[in-house]
Amino acid sequence: MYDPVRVRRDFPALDQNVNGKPLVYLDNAATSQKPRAVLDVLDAYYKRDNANVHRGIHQLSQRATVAYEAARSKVAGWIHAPDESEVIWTRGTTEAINLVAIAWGLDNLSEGDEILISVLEHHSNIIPWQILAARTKATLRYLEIDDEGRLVLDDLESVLTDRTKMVAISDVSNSLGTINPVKEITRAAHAVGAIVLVDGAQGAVHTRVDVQDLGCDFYAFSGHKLCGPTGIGVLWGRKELLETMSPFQGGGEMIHIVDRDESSWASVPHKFEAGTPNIAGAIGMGAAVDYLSNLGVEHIEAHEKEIMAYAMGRLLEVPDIRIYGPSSLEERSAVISFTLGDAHPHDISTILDMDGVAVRAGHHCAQLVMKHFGVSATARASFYLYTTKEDVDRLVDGLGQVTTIFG
Ligand code: 7TS
Repeated sequence: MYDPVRVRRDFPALDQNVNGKPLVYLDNAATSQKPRAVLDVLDAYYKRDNANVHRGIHQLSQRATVAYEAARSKVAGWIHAPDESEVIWTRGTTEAINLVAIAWGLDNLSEGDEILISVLEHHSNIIPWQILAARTKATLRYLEIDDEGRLVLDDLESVLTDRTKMVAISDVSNSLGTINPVKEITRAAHAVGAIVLVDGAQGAVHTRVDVQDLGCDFYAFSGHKLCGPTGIGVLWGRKELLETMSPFQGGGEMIHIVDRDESSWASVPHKFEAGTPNIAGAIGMGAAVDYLSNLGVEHIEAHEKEIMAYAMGRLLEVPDIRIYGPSSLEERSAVISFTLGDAHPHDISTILDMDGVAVRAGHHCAQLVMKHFGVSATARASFYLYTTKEDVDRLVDGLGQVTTIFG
């Protein structure tokens, strides 16, 4: 039986008081807390095995390399990649998307070509394409969202044309929690010959993802949102594509032979991993994937569904609350964005923080979503494997105080 209270004990950071109250951490869409299993692996790596990878014959370098490559294989398993060499370590989702925009985009796009994204995207999946469009004279187009923050799929036929070369879409929205039908979109995009990148920053963290089943060409996600360290993430790409792409950055480790005027590149994935990588980060991300797998993703998913249903029910009891995003829980991940009467979301967050309750307030790096709903910001509570019903009750109690203060 899955017990979030027991799971919670694995996370030292959750065991503290904030402003004199036990911490309730509801900012998991921004970053998750780290279990002892991950912290211990990082500690052990630095204490025993610290060395550079792929360069040393000596024992420590060999140990570091083995652990680093084993982590790649664990992460490949997490997303069901057909081949672990298709997993490229990056700093995170943002760098993974920029890698594709630069290394694939600059060589493959020109005037008249189109890139399709959506209004729902995090800025990380907008700005790299804006920059690329400006540099290549390609056109950036958007899939719109409806009043419940769902993609308007009826528009797909008109926005996808034989000019569309790239479709970049999130599988789960960070600002609203909307779960997008990426499989369907991928099929439609491939039918017109476009490449598909999925921004999985909020997708691969609550559940296993199957990139082969999704059928996409690239999948990007971050370690820090799935119990791993910051500064590490993954770009998965189909090998045939990765092999045709130019390098992203030049430096050590990404070369085959260097000559004065010309050099040749290492094979995939090393071609895209210039310089000393985030070795500890990669190993930590591998440990995070192990931790989640050991708990059982199906249990985590079931728990989060229960918490979402409970939270939605309790929050809807709060007078003057406005909740954004799909009304059907089936179409939602573990995120609830809301506003409360005329209270500014920053004030909501400040009052909750006085009560030890951490939520995020702001535009959530999704200004186009805010604009769609005619607000400048929302408050956002996001749940994870250790969230309890008591945490939700503390949030609702805190909102009661907001109402008292703001009338
Ligand atoms: N894409 C989505 C859907 C995200 O939610 C985020 C981070 C990113 C990309 C960027 O990930 P990074 O790890 O490279 O920064 N989202 C959030 C958030 O919602 N609050 O803080 C970061």
